Amino acid sequence: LPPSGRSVGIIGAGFSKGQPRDGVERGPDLIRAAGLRDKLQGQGCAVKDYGNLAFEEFANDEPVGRVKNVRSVGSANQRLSEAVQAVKRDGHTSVMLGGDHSLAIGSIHGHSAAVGELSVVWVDAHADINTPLTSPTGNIHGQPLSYVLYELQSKIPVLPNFSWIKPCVSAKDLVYIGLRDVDPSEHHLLKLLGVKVFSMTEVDQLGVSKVMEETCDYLSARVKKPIHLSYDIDAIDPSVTPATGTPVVGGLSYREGVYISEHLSQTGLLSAVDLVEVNPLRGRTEQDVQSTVHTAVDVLLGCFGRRREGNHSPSHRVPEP
Ligand code: Z70
Ligand code: MN
Ligand code: MN
Ligand code: MN
Repeated sequence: LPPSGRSVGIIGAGFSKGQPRDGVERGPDLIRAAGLRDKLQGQGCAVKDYGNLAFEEFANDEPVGRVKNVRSVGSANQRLSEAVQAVKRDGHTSVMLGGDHSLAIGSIHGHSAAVGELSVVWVDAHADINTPLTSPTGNIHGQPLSYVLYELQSKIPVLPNFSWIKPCVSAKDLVYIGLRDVDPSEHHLLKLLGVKVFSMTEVDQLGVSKVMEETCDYLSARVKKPIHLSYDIDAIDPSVTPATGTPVVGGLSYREGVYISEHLSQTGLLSAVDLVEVNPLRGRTEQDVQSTVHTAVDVLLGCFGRRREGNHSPSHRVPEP
């Protein structure tokens, strides 16, 4: 093991058909180009990059009911699930670079298939819990949690290329942070299932440190399960991370965004991370894109032991003259 005890397996998942805007498929290469691997190694992590997944194309991927690109999304997530299982079998913490948030289906499924029951921390402006039948848009990136929660299994219709998905997360093991754009049907589901939610209102009321303390207390009240962090970059305020498909005003500051990953890193339970919805084509300027990508990298570095107070390896010695 490296000095920090952390080894990271990176999966590039440049998939965008869970939503309608081009560009989000470029996320993985942009995040890599910002130096993710070197920076992780520089803070003592062992890193293996598994490269970019190749996704199957479907010539006639007609909507099923209102739901768009069902066959493509189902197939892409099945491949991702297998890739995450391989990364976990190899003993790494999985880092999935998206791509849109529909990819959480395969990432969570694969993670759970490899390690069993999970806690899920969902950092997002959106709840992403619409079912195929409640979705106002038909975009699957607004639906991933509905497919993986046990409690919603009976609400999910049969869909092509979705039959491999087995629900694997309990509503009591899910915590949201950063919500501020929730559809009425999603709000109903959150109340019905009694999901723990720290919306931006709770972040304002409690402050981010109390939110994270309560998040970890809540998740560790029973047995301590491996944590799956699913981080949508649109959780952070668009003044900091504007290059994303659906920016929503009133988000997390840079500092709050990084604090969340730093705090989860300290639990020692972080077992898989998704970083999704970075879309360079949605930035108006190069500066917009750079700010978004660098913030995404800093969130990931925080997941793997980086502290803002400074860092040094255990072998560091003060030079003597
Ligand atoms: C809406 C839907 C969503 C991200 C938009 C929006 C969901 N609730 N998620 N942008 N990242 O389409 O279901
Ligand atoms: Mn979102
Ligand atoms: Mn704390
Ligand atoms: Mn999302």
